[in-house]
Amino acid sequence: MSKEFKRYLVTSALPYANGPVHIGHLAGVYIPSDIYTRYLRLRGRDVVSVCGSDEHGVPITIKARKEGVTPQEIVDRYHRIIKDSFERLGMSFDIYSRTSSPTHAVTASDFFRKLYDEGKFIEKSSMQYYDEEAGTFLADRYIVGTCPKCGNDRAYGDQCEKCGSTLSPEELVDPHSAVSGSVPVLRETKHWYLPLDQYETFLREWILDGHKEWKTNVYGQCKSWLDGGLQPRAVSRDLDWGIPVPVEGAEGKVLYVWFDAPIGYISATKDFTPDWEKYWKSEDTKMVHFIGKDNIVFHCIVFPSMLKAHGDYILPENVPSNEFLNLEGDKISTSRNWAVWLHEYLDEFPGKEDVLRYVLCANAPETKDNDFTWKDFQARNNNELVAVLGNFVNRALVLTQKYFGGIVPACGGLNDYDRETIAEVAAVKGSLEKNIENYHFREALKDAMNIARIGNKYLADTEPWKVVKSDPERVKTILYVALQITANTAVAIEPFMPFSARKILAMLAVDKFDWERLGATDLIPAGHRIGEPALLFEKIEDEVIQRQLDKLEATKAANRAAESVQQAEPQKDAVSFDDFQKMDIRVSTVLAAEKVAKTKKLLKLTVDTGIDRREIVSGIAEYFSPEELVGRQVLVLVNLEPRELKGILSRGMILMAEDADGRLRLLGPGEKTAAGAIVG
Ligand code: B3M
Ligand code: ZN
Repeated sequence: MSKEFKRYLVTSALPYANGPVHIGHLAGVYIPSDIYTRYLRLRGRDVVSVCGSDEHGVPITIKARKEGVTPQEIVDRYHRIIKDSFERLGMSFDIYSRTSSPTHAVTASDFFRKLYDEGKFIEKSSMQYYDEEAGTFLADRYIVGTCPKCGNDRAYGDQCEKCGSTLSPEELVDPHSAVSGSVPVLRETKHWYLPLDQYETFLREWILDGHKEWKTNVYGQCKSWLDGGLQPRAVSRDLDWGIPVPVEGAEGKVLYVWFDAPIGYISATKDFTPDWEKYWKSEDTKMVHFIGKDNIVFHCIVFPSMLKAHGDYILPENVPSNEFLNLEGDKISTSRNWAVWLHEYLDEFPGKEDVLRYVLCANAPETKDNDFTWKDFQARNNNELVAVLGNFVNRALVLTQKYFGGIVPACGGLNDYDRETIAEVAAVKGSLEKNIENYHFREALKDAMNIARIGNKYLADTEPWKVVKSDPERVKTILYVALQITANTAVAIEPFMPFSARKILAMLAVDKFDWERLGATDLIPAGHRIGEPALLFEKIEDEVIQRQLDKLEATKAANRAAESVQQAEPQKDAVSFDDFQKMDIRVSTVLAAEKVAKTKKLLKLTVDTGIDRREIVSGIAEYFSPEELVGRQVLVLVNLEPRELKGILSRGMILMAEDADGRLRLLGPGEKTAAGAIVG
């Protein structure tokens, strides 16, 4: 028997304020959280839902350095964009706060200070990487190098984004500073550590014994962390952006972002209600953390250990983390701009907030990573929202307007099929509630949509537009039942699609129904005048989708170009102008070309250098056929010392460009030029 709770505290992972929110964040965290919160409110539960911007941490300071602005300017920009786009999508947090708030500074430093005063930390000096050029220690993303696990040469000091491994800076191969590019030195520094190993027994009992009901992906990750053995974890950093460590002699040190951010849930609650303590300290509060899978360790292992160490707080009852959503088969990535950004979607698809909410819930990565494709987005909109939900609601309302002038007709005698349909609608409530309460939001959405599916079938089977001539009384009953099903649809879809629920209620000219009435077939009394019908959804045409696909193609092309530049060989040592002047480079024309026998790579070219005709051997046979070279104008270093290659005296070098992935390109004059022209 699950425990009865008097109130609920719902937290949603605090998005980093170093970029906008994208569909991966929504599908992983925020849509599920909003469905759950809206449902609890509809059931009349006492619920507080908190979120806010996570405004500390190295990614923010790196972005600020790159843009030549302050971290505060970065977080102010993205806090505003995120907060605004959440509101436009109907995220119904009770508060959307931020960790640069004054309340948070006090709350986080008081939290740290209590653990410090009670000796809950280990104080330890260690050698850490330091960038002498930039004059800063290199924490987390400030240091990059090669991942020891997968060889990714752009791994960070705290994590490898390619293989997902959690790393520490000293594990990196060939570490260098992300600030100045220089090779760092090791320098001694002191930090405070939370001895997670001391909480292993507590965590085992609390999670592995006490929460076997947690989602398998969450429970499994916790078990592997615990089986791997927990180590003390640093809770401070040598940075100048963050919550200063409230201890004498800690100048230049701030709380580690993952120590301070979860406390942001507490400070946000404080800012929302003076009764915050009953949500955070009373055992009859159910706390649920909504997060993505890369945050599981922080919300199931680190933060609960902090709360346990503090002693005054409750622990989360559940942490129903989702997996990751990919985009068109590739991992969503802020740095590669491989994302559908929420604020851009809202601008490009005005009035389609619920379409995105619907698709991201229907396709949510609840138990495994999943993929968002624009084709699927279009199909779900056209075949499910337009063809089922929109079509049913529209027919019920339009036919009532057409046959009864918008007045809800009295219900006559019900036949077996009517009763069967009504019973089917009534049965949805139990399944819908069970699925939401168990965080199975995809299944819950199917339940809610099922009411519209039943309604659509009911009208298709009873065909009131045919019966109306022969039996208008029967049509009164049919439309009375259809309108009750329409009202039930509005109740059931509210947690998922609040905008559409509101539109249906407005078209029914009613303001709301209690959730507990879900399944009833007397929600709208005969004689009630309904409002004007309007389409809930409109078809999305192919060209709209193509525009989005083209946009992603352009991003791919931009990334390819950036990657080739990014991987460009570093510049060689300087040469004097005199040295450069010794080279004699001429525009030349290829007169003949042939493969050099018994070699794979060599071609023998006969070129007209304007000075003479000569043979040059070049290792380009794998990139160019002899035929395609004849007649081409190329650049030749004519005074390179002659070399004999495979018995051929080669006099000069054809100049080529080789890009990052080794592709060779011929270089030549941009237009027809006389052979012998000097290149300088
Ligand atoms: N800022 C989100 C992330 O890891 C992180 C969540 C903090 S919740 C306290 O993308
Ligand atoms: Zn790796």
